[in-house]
Amino acid sequence: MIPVRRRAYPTLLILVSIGLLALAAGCLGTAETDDYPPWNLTLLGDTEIVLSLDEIREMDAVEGYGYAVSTVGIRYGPNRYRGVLLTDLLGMVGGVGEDDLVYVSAPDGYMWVFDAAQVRGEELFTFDENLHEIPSPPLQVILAYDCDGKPLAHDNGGPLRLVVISETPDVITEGSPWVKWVDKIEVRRR
Ligand SMILES: Nc1nc2c(c(=O)[nH]1)N[C@H]1C(S)=C(S)[C@@H](COP(=O)(O)O)O[C@H]1N2
Ligand SMILES: [Mo]
Repeated sequence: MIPVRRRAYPTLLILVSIGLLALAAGCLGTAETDDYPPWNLTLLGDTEIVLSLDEIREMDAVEGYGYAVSTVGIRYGPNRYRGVLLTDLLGMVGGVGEDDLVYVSAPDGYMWVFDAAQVRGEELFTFDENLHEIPSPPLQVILAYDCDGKPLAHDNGGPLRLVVISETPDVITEGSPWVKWVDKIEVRRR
């Protein structure tokens, strides 16, 4: 009995070890891809540029108040957003002509199209807290990466969300152009 059991142990040990190694390899692989997936933004215009989150954070930053209303009337904000101007990003791939359209999209398939005026923050609808339309104060369209001093959370469209900002906290804009999880911005010439 005893010699038999002694012979069985090494075999068992080897099998268990192989199993543990396979499990460990699987866990490590999952952790690597799930923890901090790298995020890249593709800019498409006259040329194509791919920017990392770090490269976007190194660009000139702007800040302002973002306050949105969703299609079902839920208000989000006001919050302080920080990011880069959409016009600065587009300038890196040849800029936007008056007749061009800009397609901003995300991996979930969502897309919003801006014309040249909207890219500059013009011709967007603005509302007061009672959702009555107001004449538009100066607005800026930014690709935001911080909200209230913290990196934009995934639930709030992070790491990169298109946000319309104003100088004062009392200006509400429509939520539909606030594209969450932006990974591609494309200029289409017309
Ligand atoms: N990527 C992505 N962004 C999106 C949407 C979406 O479905 N996918 N919905 C848009 C619409 S229609 C609205 S009203 C707001 C809703 O913001 P919320 O999802 O934070 O409530 O996000 C906008 N951004
Ligand atoms: Mo919406």
